[in-house]
Amino acid sequence: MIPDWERQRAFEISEASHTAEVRRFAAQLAKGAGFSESAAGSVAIATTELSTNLLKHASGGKIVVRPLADHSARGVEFARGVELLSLDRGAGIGNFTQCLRDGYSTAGSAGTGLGAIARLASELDVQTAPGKGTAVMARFWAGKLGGAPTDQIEVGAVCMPMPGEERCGDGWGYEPLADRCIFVLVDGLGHGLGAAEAAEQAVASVREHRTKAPAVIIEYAHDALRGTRGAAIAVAEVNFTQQVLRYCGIGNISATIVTGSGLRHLVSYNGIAGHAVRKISEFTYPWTADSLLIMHSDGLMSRWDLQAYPGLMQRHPSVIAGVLYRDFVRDRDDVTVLAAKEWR
Ligand SMILES: [Mn+2]
Repeated sequence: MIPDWERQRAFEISEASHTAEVRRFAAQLAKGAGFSESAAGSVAIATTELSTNLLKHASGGKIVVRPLADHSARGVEFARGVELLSLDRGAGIGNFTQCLRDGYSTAGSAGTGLGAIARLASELDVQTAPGKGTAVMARFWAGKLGGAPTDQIEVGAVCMPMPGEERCGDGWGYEPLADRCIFVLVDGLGHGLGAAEAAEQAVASVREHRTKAPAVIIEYAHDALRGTRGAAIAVAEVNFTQQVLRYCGIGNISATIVTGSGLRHLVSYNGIAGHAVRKISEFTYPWTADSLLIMHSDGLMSRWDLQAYPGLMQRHPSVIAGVLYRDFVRDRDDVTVLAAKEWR
């Protein structure tokens, strides 16, 4: 099976002809996820609308399209979907509430704006700031449309190969369990095919050993990565009942717990999983219902500051990951940024 992060794609939208390409890809993903013809049509319409908005209101931007899978508490996949993430660095939406009303368009055209997308999508979230730009997340689910989420945690991620590479040498995943959730983020050494193979092996190993403690999961991943190029890897376990986050990392993966009162950077040991590891040990941090977990590879600059984006902490993790990717991607490496928090 192709990992989700290999099927995530970013489309540069800078002229009208780009709309058809992203719409086609999103509709294909929807059909592959088991959407009916008309549900896939809704995804296509929303994609067109987002792309048109980027051209009309922001002089271009990006649309990231990725497949979604919602798990039950036992980790069984039960619903598939498609996420659209529109990212621009335009002027921002001045009157956001008005913009959500059907028929409203700041460019005064026949565009139905965000109102139409809100009606078509299962979930919609927006972050906009004057002069900084806008991020719109629209999610579509096959089947259980509008149904309650079974996961206790909301997760968003952007994972992209470096420009010019076909395969992504980063990988990520999460595994919801009864009272906790396991997250993994991995950066295969270098980039391209060899890095992608290491990332896939690592995530597969973490999934297999997901019920174990993070340090034990990392031990197994280290073992599974022998014979590959090696990788930086980190595993976080958020335990909802104990209100702690257990963390174990090797190499350059950045992880931070963000709360209203500040940041907590999580500690990884130096080394390359699969090759040279000096020490594997686990750290425990406090976790509360309003904590936000951010993990990223070194394809993202580490100087981000959520305080610079009023209200962003309260947005859906996909929007948070999207904004960080939009503003802090290095473009010289594969990049992954993952954000997660408990359902409000
Ligand atoms: Mn890297």
